[in-house]
Amino acid sequence: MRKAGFIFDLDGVIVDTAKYHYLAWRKLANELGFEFTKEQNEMFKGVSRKRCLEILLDIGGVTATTEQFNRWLVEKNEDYLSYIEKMDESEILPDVNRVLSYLKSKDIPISLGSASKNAIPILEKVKLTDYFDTVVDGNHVTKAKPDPEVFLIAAKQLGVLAHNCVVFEDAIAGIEAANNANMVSIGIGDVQVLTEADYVFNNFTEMDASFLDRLIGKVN
Ligand code: B16
Ligand code: MG
Repeated sequence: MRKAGFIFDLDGVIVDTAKYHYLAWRKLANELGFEFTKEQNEMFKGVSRKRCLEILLDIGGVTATTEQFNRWLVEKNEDYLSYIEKMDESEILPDVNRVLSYLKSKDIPISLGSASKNAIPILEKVKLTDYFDTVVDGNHVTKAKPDPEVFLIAAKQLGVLAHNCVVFEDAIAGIEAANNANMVSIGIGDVQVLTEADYVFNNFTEMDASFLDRLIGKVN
């Protein structure tokens, strides 16, 4: 069995698609007659599409039949996909390419571990598919973060043990999922928010090669 494995969340770690999710959810909220703020959108990070709609309807005090609920899910996703369609490499977050290629140069297996059901088209749009040995996304899991399922499947597919994995995550639920999987958790974002992470960086520009070497040494 190989030793170290590295797992990357997608939205908020590799690309900033939260802004597109926000526009699509806001459009639906407005159509249903209420406002949806950027602050409220923070609650949606790392959360499944279905759970996001449940929260949105709670915010608006809207009740839905199953048929309406499913139609709104489709509507929101179609709108979101219209933004994804226009994405390119310029939307990759700073220094993500550097970190991915550094890990590849060290022969470290890499997986995606995302709640999104649109992960593969997004990776293709930004031309990062080739870095990933495996992709585990919202189509492969039955339990949402903070359940560790997504990361445990990723470890299995990489052929590494859970405690030999490092996870990069921007959401509180994602950090909890990594911790629940007994993996090293690296928060990408605000240290005041990602308090449960083993390490926190604002973004990858702050993460140098010596830190990555130490991480590899820690899980190897
Ligand atoms: P989709 P991640 C998550 O992706 C997003 O953070 C979250 O806001 C979104 O609702 C979820 O994916 C589902 O996305 O509607 O594309 O299936 O951060 O786990 O990569
Ligand atoms: Mg995320």
